[in-house]
Amino acid sequence: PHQAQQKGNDPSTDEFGTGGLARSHILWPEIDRVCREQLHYAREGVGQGGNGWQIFADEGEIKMYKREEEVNGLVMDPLKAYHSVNGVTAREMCHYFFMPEFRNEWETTLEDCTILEKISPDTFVFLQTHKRIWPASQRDALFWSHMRKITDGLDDDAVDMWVVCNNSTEYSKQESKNGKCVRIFLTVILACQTLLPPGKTSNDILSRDELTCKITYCSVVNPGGWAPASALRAVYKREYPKFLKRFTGYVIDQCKDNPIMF
Ligand code: 6CM
Repeated sequence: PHQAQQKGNDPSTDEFGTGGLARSHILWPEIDRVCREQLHYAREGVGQGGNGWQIFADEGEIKMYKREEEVNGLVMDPLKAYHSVNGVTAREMCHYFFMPEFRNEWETTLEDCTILEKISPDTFVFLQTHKRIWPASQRDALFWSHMRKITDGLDDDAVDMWVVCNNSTEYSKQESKNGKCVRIFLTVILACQTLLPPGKTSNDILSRDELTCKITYCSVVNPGGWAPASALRAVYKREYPKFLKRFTGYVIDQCKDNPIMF
């Protein structure tokens, strides 16, 4: 079946990819810089071992690597994950990761998510409370989240690229919801590219089975205060593959009966 294409009807995709509005915000220089840095970092490979990346999950298209790092006894292992799924575009994947109304459907560690500020249609500030994981204290996170289209440096086989970057900020001095959370500091990028069969472009009439979305997800979480290292590593080993499977499965399911969105 042929799908109607949807294009250029969203205020977040003007020529700046920012909705324009975010550019005058005090956080903008940081948002722009961190997005560029994270994209560069996402594009760096994991090498052939030797540079510290070790694979810890290898299931079908999913490959997850970590580097074991501790700062003053706190586990801060950087994570880099790859996945490839059929049936969705890069923009669709990023849309469901960015928009808060869907987050509870796929984010299993979430207790509460509040939007503190809408800087622009593609840039929000969030306060998120995560579920407590025994024996550690409950955690929360205050971060900006920004979605943008990337137009340069795409892989040879890609027709487009979208990213969402999340980064902790202290710009809004917001207390924890219940006054007893330890604040974590996170830097996350979800970078997605759409691949099409040879010779096809996003202007063609396409069916969803012709779409492939190539995903790179990178995350560094500073637990913000003491948490037992082995327990934390066990939580990550369990939760990150679960997240990536559940999130991508959710997006495929949400999109399957909808027009393709480039
Ligand atoms: O990137 C992910 N989600 C985004 C939207 O929610 C956002 C949030 C990242 C938070 C990641 C940290 C969660 C872990 C908190 C619990 C730590 C408690 C320590 C317990 C020790 C025993 O970027 C997906 C995040 C997937 C996380 C598995």
